Amino acid sequence: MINAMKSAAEKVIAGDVRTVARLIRDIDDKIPEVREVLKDLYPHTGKAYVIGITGAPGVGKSTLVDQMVNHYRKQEKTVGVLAVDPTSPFSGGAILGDRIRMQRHSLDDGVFIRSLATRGHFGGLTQSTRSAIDVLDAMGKDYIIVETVGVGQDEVDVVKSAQTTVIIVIPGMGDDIQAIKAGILEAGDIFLINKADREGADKTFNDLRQMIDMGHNKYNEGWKPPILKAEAAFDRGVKELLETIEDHRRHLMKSEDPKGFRRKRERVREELAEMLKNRLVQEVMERLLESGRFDKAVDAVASGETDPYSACDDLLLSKLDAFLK
Ligand SMILES: Nc1nc2c(ncn2[C@@H]2O[C@H](COP(=O)(O)OP(=O)(O)O)[C@@H](O)[C@H]2O)c(=O)[nH]1
Ligand SMILES: [Mg+2]
Repeated sequence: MINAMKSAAEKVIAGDVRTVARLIRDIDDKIPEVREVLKDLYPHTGKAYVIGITGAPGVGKSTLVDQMVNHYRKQEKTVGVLAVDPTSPFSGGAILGDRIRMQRHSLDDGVFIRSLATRGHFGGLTQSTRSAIDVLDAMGKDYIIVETVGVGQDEVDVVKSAQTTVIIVIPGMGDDIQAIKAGILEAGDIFLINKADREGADKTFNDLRQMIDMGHNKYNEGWKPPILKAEAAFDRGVKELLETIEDHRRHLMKSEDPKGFRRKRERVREELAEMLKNRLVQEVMERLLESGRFDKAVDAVASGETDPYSACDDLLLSKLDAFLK
């Protein structure tokens, strides 16, 4: 049983779907042991091209991703898809819908689709997503598409893992476009007006153009985000989107940072800070809960013995000083 002797990392690199599926589930569940596997996988990452697809619920992200996968498969590219939905902490309706929408690819071993709900207690959506991206990257997927609901800060952070971020809106959102988080707007490399079969696509186009132009100076390295129209449900505009993604990819490659080192450093900086933050919260909380100190402090505050500020100082500061020396 030579196969049984293989490490989990070796199996992932060999493309073993069951190992990858289990690993991603463990990442989602925040099982600490996966870190050892991720360490072994890291040297095998960095080859995939990561695309973020973000937008409000119902704009057609999953429909679009399904079509994109289809096009990439025709080009004989392999694809990993991660559907990230923090609004649906248990495998709820949205994710079930995504599965159904993409299930025509379920028998194709060039495609791997999973959803992440991040069941962990202390946040860390961005971290889980990055780890899952690393796994699909090490598995050898050419493209990794991350679908996220564009609602909060978490999504802004998630899309930072992508090389090209596509923001999807639909006609008739009107003033709602104003509600697109500023951070999300800045993170957009390409804007796509989906459901262009509906009325109001032109107005949405103009509104978007104006908003993007106002923030023009903020855009990276001379790339002016194009606005495209599509009808994902009818596979219209999808090919053009993929071409524009390649344009952006080429743009990134020929910009003043030819080897992408500065960009990579920036990404690593974000990733490491995020990882540290998560680990800190996780490790500290675990220990405080296990030792009973946390509950003692809760009792002390609740009974009026002390205030939460002092309790927090008490739980953390003395230890932290010793740790950081
Ligand atoms: N009219 C129209 N409906 C679409 C189009 N693209 C997707 N839809 C529909 O919009 C609904 C939501 O799509 P879905 O992909 O689940 O959206 P998500 O929540 O952003 O992932 C589904 O019923 C789709 O069939 C389109 O181009 N035109
Ligand atoms: Mg969806």
